[in-house]
Amino acid sequence: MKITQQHIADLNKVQDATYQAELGLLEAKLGRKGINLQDVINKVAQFQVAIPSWALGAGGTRFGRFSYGGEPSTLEQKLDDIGLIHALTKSAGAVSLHIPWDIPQDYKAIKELAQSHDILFDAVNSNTFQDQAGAKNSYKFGSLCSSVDASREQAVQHNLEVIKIGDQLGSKSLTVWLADGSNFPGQRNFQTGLIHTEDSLKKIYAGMPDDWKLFIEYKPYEPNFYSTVIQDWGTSFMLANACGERAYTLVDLGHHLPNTNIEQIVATLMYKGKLGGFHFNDSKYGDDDLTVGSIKPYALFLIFNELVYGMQNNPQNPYPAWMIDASHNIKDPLEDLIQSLEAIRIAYATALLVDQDALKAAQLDNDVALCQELLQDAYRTDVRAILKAARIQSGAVADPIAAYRSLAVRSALINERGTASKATGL
Ligand code: AOS
Ligand code: ZN
Ligand code: ZN
Repeated sequence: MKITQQHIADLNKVQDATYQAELGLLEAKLGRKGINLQDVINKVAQFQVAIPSWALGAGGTRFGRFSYGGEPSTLEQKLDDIGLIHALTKSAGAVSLHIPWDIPQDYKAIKELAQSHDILFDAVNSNTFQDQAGAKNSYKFGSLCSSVDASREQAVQHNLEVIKIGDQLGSKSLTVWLADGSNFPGQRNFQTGLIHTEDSLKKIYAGMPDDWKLFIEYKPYEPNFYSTVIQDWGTSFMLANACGERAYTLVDLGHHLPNTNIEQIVATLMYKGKLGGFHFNDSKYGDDDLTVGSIKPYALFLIFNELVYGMQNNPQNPYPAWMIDASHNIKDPLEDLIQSLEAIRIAYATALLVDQDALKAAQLDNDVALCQELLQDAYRTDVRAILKAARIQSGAVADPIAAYRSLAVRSALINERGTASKATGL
C-alpha cells in the first residue's frame, strides 16, 4: 500500500464548503490580537512528532490482546506504516526505534527506506526491563540500579550498543526508561539503588558521541508497585545534572500521580534548560492508556502553553524531542495515531493563539479573571481549519481519517500481510 501524489490530489479536490470561510474568520479574529494567521499555519506545519516503532500494532493488557490484522511484523513494514501516516498528515516525520525489538539488519537499506518516506531517526530507546533470549544476567531485580554488578554492567553495555545502532542511522539521542524499583518495603536500599543508577547513567553518558543527548524518563510506579528508582522529575533532573550538560529530563504525560501540575514541571525544566524530550498520551487512570487529548484536552493545552512560552523565551533549553507513547488496544493503531497527531497539533495551535503581551499585562495587574479569559479565549478557538491548511500546504490530505478510510488502507494491509501478523512490542 502506497499513498501517491495522485491520491492526495484527488482527495483534496473537493473541499468542505465552509473551509475557506473558517480560515477567513480566523484571519480576522487573530488579526485583532496582532497574530498573523499564515505564521501560525507555518508553525503548525513544521511541528513533527516521532512515532515509536512499537506503537504500530495492537497493544493489549495482561488480560489479553486482540490482534488487529495487517500488523507490521518487520522493521521495514513498521517504517512503511509510519510512511502512510506521514503521507496523510505530514506531521509524523520521525521514528523512535526500540532496541532490541527493531534492530536493523541492513542499515543502508533501512536508511534508504526511511528516506523514501521522508522519515528521520529520532531518539533510540534501550530496553533493560525484559530479559532477552540468551542474556547471561537477569533484570528481575533491576538493571542500572541492580546490586548485582554483572546485571548492572550488562545493562550499561546494552545502552552503549543501542547508541552504536542509533549512530549508524543518524539518531542523536538516547532515551532511558527504567523499570527499576521494588515491590515491597525493605526490598531495596533506596540510597544504594540511586547511587548505582547514577554511576551507570554516567557510564552511558560518557559513551555517547559528543553531539548526542541523553533523555532520562521518570515514572512513579509500574511495573514495580512500591517504589521506582527514578520516580519523579526531581530525581530525573538530579541525575541529568550529575551526568552533564547533554543529559536531560524526559516528561511522559502518563507518568504522574493524579492531579500533578505537569505544566508547572514543564516550565521549571525549561527555565533550567533541562527539558529534553516529551512523550504524549492521555489516560483516565494509568499510564499511556488512551489517545492524546481524548480525556484532558484543556490540561494538554495548558502544557502546550508552557511549551510555547519556553520555546519562545528559554534559549537555554534545546528544542524538545516529541514522541507519541500510547498503546492501542481496540482501535486501528494507525487511526489512533492520526487522532493523537491531530490532538497534539490542536493543542499546539491553540497555545500559539494566546495573547502573550495581554497575558503578561493582566498578570502584572493581578487581574485574575482576565488572565483566565485570555487563556480560554485561545483554548476555545476552533483551530481545525488551521491544521487543514497546514496539511494542504505540506502536500498532505485535508482530512486524514476520512482519507485513510476511503483509501481502505487497513484492508489493503490485511491483504498484503494477512490477519495473523503481529507487531513486536508491548
Ligand atoms: C514506559 O512506561 C515508558 O513510557 C517508555 O517510554 C516506553 O513506553 C517503553 O520504553 C517502551 O519501550
Ligand atoms: Zn514513555
Ligand atoms: Zn509510560
